[in-house]
Amino acid sequence: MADGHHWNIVKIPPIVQELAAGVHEPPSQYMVGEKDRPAIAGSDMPEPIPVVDLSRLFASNGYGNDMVVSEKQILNWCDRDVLREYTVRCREITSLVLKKLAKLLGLSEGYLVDMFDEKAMTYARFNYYPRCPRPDNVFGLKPHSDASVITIVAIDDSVSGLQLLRQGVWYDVPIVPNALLINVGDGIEIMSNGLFKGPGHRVVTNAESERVSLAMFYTLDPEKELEPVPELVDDEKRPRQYVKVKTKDYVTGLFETLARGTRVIDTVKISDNLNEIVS
Ligand SMILES: O=C(O)CCC(=O)C(=O)O
Repeated sequence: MADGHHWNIVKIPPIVQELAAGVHEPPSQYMVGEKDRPAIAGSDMPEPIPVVDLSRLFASNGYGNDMVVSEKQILNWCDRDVLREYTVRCREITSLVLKKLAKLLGLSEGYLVDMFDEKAMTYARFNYYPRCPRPDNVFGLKPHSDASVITIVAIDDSVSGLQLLRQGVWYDVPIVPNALLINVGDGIEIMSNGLFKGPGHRVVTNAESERVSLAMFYTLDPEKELEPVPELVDDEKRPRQYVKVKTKDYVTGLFETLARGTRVIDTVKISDNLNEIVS
């Protein structure tokens, strides 16, 4: 080209919702190679996921939508504050979890929470998985771990689909009505120098029912670097296992590796980097 750039024309695949309305067989771009095909029914969890009743942790003020200043006031028929309120409440849960994780790691209670300053970012992802004619061949969400520090997922109360990888086996995450799923992100894996792992997970599709979920990803300031905390690195007993990476680069890396079907955490593991250099 005249400006010296070479452009690749990439054909945008059809939108899933359009396909769901009409096709009997998803196009080849959605079909997973034989060895990676999802078993629609995963195994049952060997032990239950712990369910914690958080209701008594928070004073119940109700969800406000319009500040009421007078009895004659005209009110909005709208609850736009719900998502903001939900984000704040989930951040409180995140703080609580981070305090407990810090304690388990032998750090001071506020060690991890204090990394979340006013520039820390929360991303909300609304997932909609339409019915799919070939759930045996098509993923709702390909296997990945989260680029966040902590993720909180409101999973569908009636349709399952989320599966968790443990020691090479995919387990179905059971539906627990009104429960939120709290997931450790790769940020914790890196900061804990591998003592905690960001679990691999994926979503399988369903031929009969559509499914929804809402994932809230709590991340540090995009400019802040993720790296093992010095207290958890010991040159002899537990050498550093991850290189330093900027939060924003790690988040970008997640989308790039997800598109290629690889794992972003592998790009910052020191052993893998060394292997790459050696081979
Ligand atoms: O849909 C789900 O249950 C999980 C969603 C998820 O893993 C994600 O959005 O990263």
